Amino acid sequence: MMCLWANAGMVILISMSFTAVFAASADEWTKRSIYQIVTDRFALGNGSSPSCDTSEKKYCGGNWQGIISKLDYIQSMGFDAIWISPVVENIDGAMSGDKAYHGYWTQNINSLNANFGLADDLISLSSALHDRGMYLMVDIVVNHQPQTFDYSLLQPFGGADCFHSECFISDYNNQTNVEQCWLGYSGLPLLDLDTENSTTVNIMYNWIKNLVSDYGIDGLRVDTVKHVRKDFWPEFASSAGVYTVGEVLTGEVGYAAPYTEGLDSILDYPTYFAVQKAFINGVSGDMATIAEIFTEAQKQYNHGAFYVGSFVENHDNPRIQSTVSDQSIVKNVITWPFINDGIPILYYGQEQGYQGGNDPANREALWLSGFDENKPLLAQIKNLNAARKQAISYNPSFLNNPVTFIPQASASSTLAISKPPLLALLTNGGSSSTESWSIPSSAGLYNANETLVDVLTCDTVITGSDGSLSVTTSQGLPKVLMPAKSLSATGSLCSTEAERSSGANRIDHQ
Ligand code: ABC
Ligand code: CA
Repeated sequence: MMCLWANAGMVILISMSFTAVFAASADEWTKRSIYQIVTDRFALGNGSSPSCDTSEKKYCGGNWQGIISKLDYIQSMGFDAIWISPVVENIDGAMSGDKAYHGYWTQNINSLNANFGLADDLISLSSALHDRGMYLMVDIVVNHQPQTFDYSLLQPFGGADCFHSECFISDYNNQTNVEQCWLGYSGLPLLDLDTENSTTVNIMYNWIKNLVSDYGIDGLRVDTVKHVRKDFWPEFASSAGVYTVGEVLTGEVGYAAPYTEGLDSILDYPTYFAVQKAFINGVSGDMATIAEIFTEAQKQYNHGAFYVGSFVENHDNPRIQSTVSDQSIVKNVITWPFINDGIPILYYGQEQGYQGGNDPANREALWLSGFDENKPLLAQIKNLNAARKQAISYNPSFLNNPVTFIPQASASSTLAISKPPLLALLTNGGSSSTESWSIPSSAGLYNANETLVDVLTCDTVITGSDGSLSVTTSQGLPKVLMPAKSLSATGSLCSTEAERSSGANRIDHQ
């Protein structure tokens, strides 16, 4: 095939099979909670803390050994999976001078980014995770490679004819334009791989199969999915053989839905945008939109919303705290991914209260926080992970039971989200607001005079004699209520309240 001329005799460099793959399926991933890492910005293997000016768009030194050295930090927050930056060898921006520290500028799909470590380091990371029962998700890019002045630098697709001919994406309403024109701009064009060519396509299918098995990868975050024709993806996903979650950057459920057929699922961007609008605009935002959009996602996505990646921050968008300072609002927003049907994803630095704005400011070095484990948001995240795990073990159908929204009087400023045994009460009112929620007995959630525990504070509330519930919060804080009987008296989550209630029940029954 012509486009490979520059690389005749190319061999697949990565073919050492050292580490066991869990070959984790979507169902296995639903029990998990994911911590998203920008590899260059998380930790250094030698434990040092160099300065890191995000605006310079340079490598700051984070690497795979650094991640290994901080797995305790991640695991003690309750995460049992990580998502890391793309691992393959990258090329820096030819014209802008920007470095490829984020990993999205593939040079050679068959070798690794030496800034992050050697093959042995990546294998060690995957083994260290598996030893702890954790999963490794790797970010991967199929759609494009950055332009260089010398095509032969790009491997294995080292010729102009490996790519669609030059045209920048100009019309997001024209799907052929979105799929076959280029991302980027004249200062940094991203050559659009010719995924209409069967040889190119087969190279990609083989590549992903090998990458997964060579490094013991358990899941893939797939970049720029909407920029490749839909029927490319099913065989890509089956070649990978592990859970695949695609980035389809859109606010429209209807546009995103078809991609949940070819891949296991997608990152839930439509709900992300609804959450941003509801909370980030404060009281002027409309909470009801979250329920509307998410209900559509539950209906239209293959497998409902159970396999989506649910997030409120990532490396492409301004952090919540770049625009919101009210900590009650921040705490409400952070709760969302942990109490819906999807797989929770937390973007590194959220737990430390990072405030970076748009790319590149939102990619701060985490080591500059000193990995402080005494932060209020970190404590909340720990509780949210623990609550979700407790819910999974208490209710065998928790993971297949779709969230319902219980209508509230102040629909624009409150949400009551039921996923038994969890009931999350959220508000965008802020720290000076007083908000109330009511759950009628007709919702059928509770018994009469039942004790519920807010697992974010361990405060308790008791249902009425008809099993209905009224709750008020004075400082706009979120509540995540669980029946005391669903908690464990020996667990880490409000065990005193769990114990007290089991004691009370014993007395009741005597
Ligand atoms: C670099 C510099 C930046 C500079 C930029 C121009 O160039 O670092 O400072 O601003 C990687 C790096 C980036 C780098 C880029 C460019 O490469 O991380 O730092 O930026 O080379 C993925 C990744 C992303 C990655 C790439 C490229 C793709 O997550 O990290 O970037 O490999 C589109 C793509 C999406 C892509 C995103 C960056 O661009 O679809 O896959 N992300 C509309 C379009 C979207 C478009 C989006 C942003 O705008 O529909 O397709 O995303 O441009 C909703 C609407 C949506 C709308 C959104 C904004 O609003 O429904 O349609 O999205 O309501
Ligand atoms: Ca494309």
